[in-house]
Amino acid sequence: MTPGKEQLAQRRTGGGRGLPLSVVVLSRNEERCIGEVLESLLANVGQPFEVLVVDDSVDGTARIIQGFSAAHECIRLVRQEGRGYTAAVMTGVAHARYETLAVLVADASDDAGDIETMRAKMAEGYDLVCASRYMRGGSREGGHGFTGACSRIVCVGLRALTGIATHDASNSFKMYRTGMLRSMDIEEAGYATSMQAALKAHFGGLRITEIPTTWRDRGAGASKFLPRKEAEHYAHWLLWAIAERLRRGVRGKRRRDEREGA
Ligand SMILES: Nc1nc2c(ncn2[C@@H]2O[C@H](COP(=O)(O)OP(=O)(O)OP(=O)(O)O)[C@@H](O)[C@H]2O)c(=O)[nH]1
Ligand SMILES: [Mg+2]
Repeated sequence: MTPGKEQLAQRRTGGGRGLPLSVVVLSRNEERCIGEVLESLLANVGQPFEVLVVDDSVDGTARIIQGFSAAHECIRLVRQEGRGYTAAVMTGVAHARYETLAVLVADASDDAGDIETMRAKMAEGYDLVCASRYMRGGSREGGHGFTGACSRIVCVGLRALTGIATHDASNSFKMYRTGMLRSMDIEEAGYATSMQAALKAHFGGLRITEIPTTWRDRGAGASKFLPRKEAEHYAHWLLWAIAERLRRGVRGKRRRDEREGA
């Protein structure tokens, strides 16, 4: 989990602009949104960067991505290896060229205008920057009210229980040190994959911060979110975090007792 030579050099020089960035876009049947997302990335992200669209579509999404990659060298279509959301993220991680990696959805819910702010934070030496809907200045616009309320409760609860340095561990819009993700044992977790990574980074003692973001409900296309299946994933990782917190609390107390007894 130690930073590489490139990362250390970037930490010394500071400034996010020059930090080479891999942007992983997760897309499954997003032909009505993918064009807007790629345009927005081209307009908002400074060089050097690459965009890897990890695609698992059966509609016209791949054709649109190919059109963009023919015109822009920095955009690549990557066929997903394996099935599901976790496999999509890990395909992006496996193919990324650079040591800093952002994950974005392809339904235009995430604001590509936040990427440079996150990049600047990474250049300060953070291992993980979370785009946060629930901190001051962040927001959620539209979307299902019940799902939104559950998401907020889980995130606020996680922060209170674990002390993780973000109000929004569950948002998939994040920027990571690529080597950190590669060295983590990421388990199948559906949409809770990024929450799993954030929790493992937290309990691994890595540096986490957050910036405010506005999440907007998709303007077009259909949701792939399966509430019952994903609720199980979120519940599993919430319980995992509680168990980890208790285990560490007990271990910490035992160490303190041993020190005092010595
Ligand atoms: N490559 C890949 N992308 C996926 C997969 N499942 C979902 N996605 C993408 O992940 C993103 C999030 O999925 P959504 O269906 O928007 O889920 P959601 O944001 O909870 O649902 P909405 O609120 O309706 O947008 C979208 O860009 C999807 O295209 C998958 O199995 N493979
Ligand atoms: Mg969505």
